[in-house]
Parts: sequence; structure tokens; C-alpha cells
Amino acid sequence: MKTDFILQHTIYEIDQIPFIEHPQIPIAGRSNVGKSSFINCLAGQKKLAKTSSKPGKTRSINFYFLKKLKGFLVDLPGYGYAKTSKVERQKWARLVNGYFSKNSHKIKAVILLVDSRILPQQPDIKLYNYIQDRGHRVVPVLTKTDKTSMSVRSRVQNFWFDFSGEEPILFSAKNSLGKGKVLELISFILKQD
Ligand SMILES: Nc1nc2c(ncn2[C@@H]2O[C@H](COP(=O)(O)OP(=O)(O)OP(=O)(O)O)[C@@H](O)[C@H]2O)c(=O)[nH]1
Ligand SMILES: [Mg+2]
Repeated sequence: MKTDFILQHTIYEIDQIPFIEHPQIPIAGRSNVGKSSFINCLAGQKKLAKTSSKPGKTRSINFYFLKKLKGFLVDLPGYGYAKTSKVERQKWARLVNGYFSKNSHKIKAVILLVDSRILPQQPDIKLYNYIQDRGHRVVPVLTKTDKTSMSVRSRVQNFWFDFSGEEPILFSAKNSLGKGKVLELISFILKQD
């Protein structure tokens, strides 16, 4: 399935968050987990979303309109980067909270990206609970599977299945593992509107 992705809004401040009438799927996850690479891989465009090997690259909320599906994928800024100051962490929380509050009625599910090499840490569980408490479905996607051994990946996979009741999708932005599955799921979810 080929979809055209268009970057429609880049938002740094809470009072700029748009109220969007289209269905949306935000992409959440720790800094450096691969959110922007995930979007680029799905879009089939290397430089649509800016990526970096240094954590904390995306500080804005970026809204990508999927023309054919008439819905949005929303790249959220990452969390949990150790060197982030308290002020920045608070700004992140306010921005993300502002987005969820303003567009709650149009959020159809949240894709939570987690590293396939690491068992979840406290910030992942905290965000998961926050999203669940708001009544949204959370779909876990395990990134960087090209770098993971089978045994570690299975442990992480089992954890997320037991914890969320959702079958985690294995993904790699490097070799496109899981891309078809993710695009099908996104299409299915956005069409439910
Ligand atoms: N091997 C491999 N590297 C990946 C994969 N996905 C992302 N990366 C690398 O991981 C680093 C971080 O990727 P980003 O996509 O910028 O991560 P992000 O979650 O958007 O990070 P922030 O914007 O800081 O929150 C980059 O160096 C990417 O090339 C993957 O599936 N496999
Ligand atoms: Mg990013």
C-alpha cells in the first residue's frame, strides 16, 4: 500500500496545538527509540522526519497527514532522556498532555514504540498507564529488531503481550520488517472513524 505523507504542522508551544477533525494515531516512545525513523520507513522517504543518533532530536509535535487515508500520524517528542533538564521534562509533559487533551476525541489508538533490546523501564510504563487511563488503545511496536538477539526479543515481546494484551509488532526501520503489518493496521484503525 502506498500512502502519501505530508508534514502539515510542527508545534513547539502548547497554545499552538491545532484542534484536528481527522482521525489520528500518535507515535509515542522514549527518546532515540526510533519514532522519526519509523515514520520515514512507513512513508518510504528517508528525510521526511529528522532523525539523529543523539537522543532528544524531536522536540516538537509533528503532524503527518496521510492523504489517501485522510488521517494523521503524529510524531511526539521523546521522553526519558537522562540529560534532559527538569524544565524541559515539564515542557514535554505539558505539550504531550495538551495534545492528548485537545484531540482526545479523534485519537483512534496510540502506537507505543519500545526498544526490542530492553525490557521496559519506568517511563515506558508510566506513559502506557497515562494513555490507558485516557481510554485509548495502545499498540506496542518493538523497534530496532535488526539489532536484537532472538532470545532477548522474545522476552521483551512476552512482557508486552502479557502486560497489554496486544500482540506487539516486530519492526525495523533498517530492513522494513513489520512495515506491511503496521501500514495495514494504521489503515484499519483510521478507517474505523
Ligand atoms: N539499526 C536500527 N537503527 C535504528 C532503527 N530505528 C532507528 N534507528 C536509529 O536510532 C537513532 C534514533 O532514531 P530516531 O528515529 O531519530 O529516534 P526518535 O525516537 O525519533 O528520537 P527523538 O526524536 O530523540 O525522540 C538513529 O540513529 C536511527 O538511525 C532501526 O530499526 N534499526
Ligand atoms: Mg524523533
